[in-house]
Order: sequence, then C-alpha cells, then structure tokens
Amino acid sequence: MAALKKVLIAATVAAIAAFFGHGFLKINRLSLASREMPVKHLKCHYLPNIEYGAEDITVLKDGLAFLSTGLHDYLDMPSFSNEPGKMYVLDLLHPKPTPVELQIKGELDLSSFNPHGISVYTDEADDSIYLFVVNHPQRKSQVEIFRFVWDDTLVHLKTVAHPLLHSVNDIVAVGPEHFYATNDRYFHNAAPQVLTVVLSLPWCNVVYYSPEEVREAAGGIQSANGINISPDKRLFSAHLTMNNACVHNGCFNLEVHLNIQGLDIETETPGFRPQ
Ligand SMILES: [Ca+2]
Repeated sequence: MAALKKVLIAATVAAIAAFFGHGFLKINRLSLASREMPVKHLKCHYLPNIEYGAEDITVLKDGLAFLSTGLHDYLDMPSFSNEPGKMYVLDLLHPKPTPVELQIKGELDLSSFNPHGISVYTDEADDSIYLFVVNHPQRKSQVEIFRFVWDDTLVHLKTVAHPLLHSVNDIVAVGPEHFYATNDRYFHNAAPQVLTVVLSLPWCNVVYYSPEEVREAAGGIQSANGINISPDKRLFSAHLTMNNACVHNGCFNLEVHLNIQGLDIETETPGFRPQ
C-alpha cells in the first residue's frame, strides 16, 4: 500500500512538472524569446521627448503621425514610469521630424491618462480629423474620442465604455463614433490569464462599436492585438500568441508582417470585409 502511495505521489509530481515545463516551453516559443535577431544597419534618426516609448503610431495621408506614449500599470508588465501618458504629433515629411506634445482640452482626467492603441479617422464631409485612443485609467479599458485641432491640440469629445470592451488593446476607427477593437485577454488576473495561454484557450475577440450597435465581430482568438483596415476596407487583426493574423472568415499566416508585439499591420492581402 505504501509503495502504491509513493507511486501515485511520484506520478502526480511528474504530471505537474510536465505541465509547467510544457507551459514554460510554450510561452518561450510564442514570445520568440530564443530567436536569432538579425542586425540591420538602418539610417535611424533619434526622436527627442519620447522618453517612455511609443505604444502605437498612426499616420495620416499627408505624413502627419500621432503617437501614444507612457503606457504603464498594464498586464503586470514592467513600466518605465508611472507618470500619466502623453500624446504626440510628428511631421514625418519634415527634414528633422521632432515630436510635439499634444495639448488635451476638455473634461478628460489627465492624471490617470494611460494611452494604448490609437487610430485616426478623417471625415471627408468636412475634413475633420478624429483621434481614437484606448485608455486604461485604474486598469480599466475605455476609448477616448478626440477631434484634432491644427496644429497641436486634441479636444476631448467623448468617452466610450462598454462591458464588451473589457481589455482593449488596439482599435481601428471606421466613422466619427464607430470602431473595431481587439480584446487581448479574457481574465484580468495574471495567473488564470497565463493558464489560458498555456492551454491555448481562444477566448479573446474583436468587437464592433457604434452608438447604435455593439457586437462581437470575430471570436475564437487566443490574444487579439493590433488591428487595422486596408484601403479597400478589409479588416485584419494580429494575434500575439498564435503568431499570425486572422480574419473573420478564417485564419492565415502573415509571419512576415508580424512581430512579437503585432502592433500594426500594413498589407494588401485579402481579409475580412466589415459588414
Ligand atoms: Ca493602432
């Protein structure tokens, strides 16, 4: 009997060790932690003022780029600073592009501003430019909609919060109050969230928001990250833990376009057409 007990204990310990070993190897593979990093000698230009990294960048047709910086207290990942985040604008066509901090006007609480994914929408009726910013005050998820006033001001128009928008990573705007958003995790606590990664549970999704309708646009995703729309209105989302990109009617690999962060997708590959 004692021998059987020892065998059961040994088998249990071995099973637990195998589970955690499998989990470690899987996370190591998914994060590409062991990959070879090719050295590319590019002509880089240092941008002053961006001290805590740019989380996302979106560019207008005329070369004007918006940047979100200072994401912190997010997903239990280390932060460079706990200071409020900032938004910058950058003229990419200038001989020496220099980021200029955007002045935010309106009711928004700037002391808890924590910007993440961003997207821009130009209303062709009057050329108004709307900037959409994922914001995580107190670890919540909400979307701020601003109107850009030339040349360094954002006027806060609206805060969008909804139960379906519970862990928003990135958004792509398709109207003045309309957007698609990715949820990058199912659980907010780190331990069960790591378990969903190890077990490959596809519990994340893409959500469509408009004042009239909020719905899941795509599901069955392990961790939805960057999202973008092509000029011919095809929608793409990048999936961090699957190392690929997905569309609503199926998945396909886009390895050449994605990295570990999967922040932005620039491609002409056919994708999902929003309904
Ligand atoms: Ca974005």
